[in-house]
Amino acid sequence: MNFESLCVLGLGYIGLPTASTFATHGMHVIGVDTNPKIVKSLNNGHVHLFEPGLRTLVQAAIHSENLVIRSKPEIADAFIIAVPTPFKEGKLADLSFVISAAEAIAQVLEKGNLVILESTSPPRTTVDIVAPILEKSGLKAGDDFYLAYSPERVLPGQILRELIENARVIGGIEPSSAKAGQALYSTFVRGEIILTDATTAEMVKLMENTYRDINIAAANEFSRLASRFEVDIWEAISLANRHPRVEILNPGPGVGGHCISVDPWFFVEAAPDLSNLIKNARLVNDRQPQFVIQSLQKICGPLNAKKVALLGMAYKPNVDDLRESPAITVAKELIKQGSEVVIYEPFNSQFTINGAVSAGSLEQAIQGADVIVLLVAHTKLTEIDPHELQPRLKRTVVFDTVNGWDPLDWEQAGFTYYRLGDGKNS
Ligand code: SAJ
Repeated sequence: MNFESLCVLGLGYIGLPTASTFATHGMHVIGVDTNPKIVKSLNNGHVHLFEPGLRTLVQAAIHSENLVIRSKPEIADAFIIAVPTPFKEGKLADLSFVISAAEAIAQVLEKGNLVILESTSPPRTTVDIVAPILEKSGLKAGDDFYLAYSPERVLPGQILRELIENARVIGGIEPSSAKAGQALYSTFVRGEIILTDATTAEMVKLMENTYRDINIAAANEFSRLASRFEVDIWEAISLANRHPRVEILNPGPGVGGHCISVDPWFFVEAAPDLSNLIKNARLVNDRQPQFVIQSLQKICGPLNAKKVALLGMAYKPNVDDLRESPAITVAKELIKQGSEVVIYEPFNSQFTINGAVSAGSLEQAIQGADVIVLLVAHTKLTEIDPHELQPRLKRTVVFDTVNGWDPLDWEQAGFTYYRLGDGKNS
């Protein structure tokens, strides 16, 4: 099997790096996005998202003429669907982008083609939803064209490296489809390629993110327990983690992003009778911003009319991605409580929330604040030297929700330092 041309549908955090990496490895790639703004900006050489190294990679791919950007799929040897699968009202999976991508491919599908679904999807999506749509082309999945599911498993912030180095699972709707997937991804994947069936591959992806969600929920619940029992959760976790078989993750303001906070719901929707633990872990993590607010109330008293500077709005450190960010939930709740909220997101100073002031710089954000809250451990924020901040800011209360600052350092600089779950604000 030899694939020389590839169409990648969806030029987001996964599709764009994937399309560009294939292109810089010699494949002729048509990158497709239905959003005309994205098509236009990429064609003008602008990359619409931040990921370390991505801009250089995309520009190299476009410059080599191996990557062209279009608004709909064209005839190619292989197709990768990398569109979002968000959830709609009621935490139900919204497969509309996957469905329209498959419908668009069906228009140009030819005998011998390979179609791969990469978007995170509920179990059986490839077999029960994508295959029948593609078969509207008159071709039979598994006989006339190959069809497989291959989950992306890259970590935002490290996408370009992990895309090449991570092990890749490829699940075919029958064995030769999985082998076809292997032939395609071998173009650049250096990690192990493991073949299985499509539904197993879908489940593997959901299990990975659900497993992480449950583990973070444990850490978040421990932080609330520690607060109740006046124990410093950070010390307790570091001691527990000395056990050879214990590795507790970090509590924080909650779980965000487009993956871990969404994917477990696919299990809950598909089999509610079998997913109590999964559902409760989700609820624990979704309530963690509320714990941040309660802790702030204990530290500062009523929050109405308090000026609160919130540092970091992204869903996790060193990315610009704001999707499902718990920091945004914290900001909105404070606004509801009547606080004067100033937000500062170093990766996107233009970002606004109704009712909050967006600061263009750290200095502007913390000016006159009653309390400074660290919500994301961006390196640009954890590297703040409290001794260098203006002397009149000192004695301000700081609340670190991510264990990003050294308490001693801040206290020595004159600030009143609290950390989420440190047992001091019980
Ligand atoms: N978080 C904590 N405590 C921790 C670790 C993370 O509160 O100890 C929070 C983060 O701040 C963030 C959220 O969890 O809000 C998720 O961050 P993450 O770094 O754990 O994961 P994602 O969502 O950026 O990427 C995950 C990865 N999955 C796993 O690690 C199992 C990645 O490999 C997947 O490719 C990605 O989801 C995806 O696209 O599905």
